[in-house]
Amino acid sequence: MFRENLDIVSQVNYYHASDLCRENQGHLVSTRTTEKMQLIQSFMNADIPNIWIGANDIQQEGTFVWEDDGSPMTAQQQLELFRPGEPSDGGPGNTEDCVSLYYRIPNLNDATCHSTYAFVCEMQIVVTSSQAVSLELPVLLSSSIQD
Ligand SMILES: [Ca+2]
Ligand SMILES: [Ca+2]
Repeated sequence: MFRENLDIVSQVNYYHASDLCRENQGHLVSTRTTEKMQLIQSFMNADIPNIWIGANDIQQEGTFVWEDDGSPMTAQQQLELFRPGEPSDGGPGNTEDCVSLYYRIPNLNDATCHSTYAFVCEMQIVVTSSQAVSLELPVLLSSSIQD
């Protein structure tokens, strides 16, 4: 009996976005596959051109880690999911350590963590058929409810 919800709120830096998701018992969304990435992109547009996703190489430069379970991004994921030429670790002082998704190009980019972007939280909520589900954040999308 799980329902996954993805929520978008205002534009903040990566650390703030990550904290807000955790405060709501979730985490920044993981996009381990192209399909998941494209699903998220389908909710983005010129008004929401960039979002944070839950991956970064803050701890160790060049080793990207998924926030949800702390697992490293595989070499194949890195090859498939990042835009060509990325991750670049660019920016002032080569400090691009946080992963963002752009709405047009179907690939990820590493960006400066202090950039302010929209973000998507991913959380699992246990529901029963007799319970009403209410969320404070606007629900972006839901997967199927299993009974
Ligand atoms: Ca980096
Ligand atoms: Ca970059």
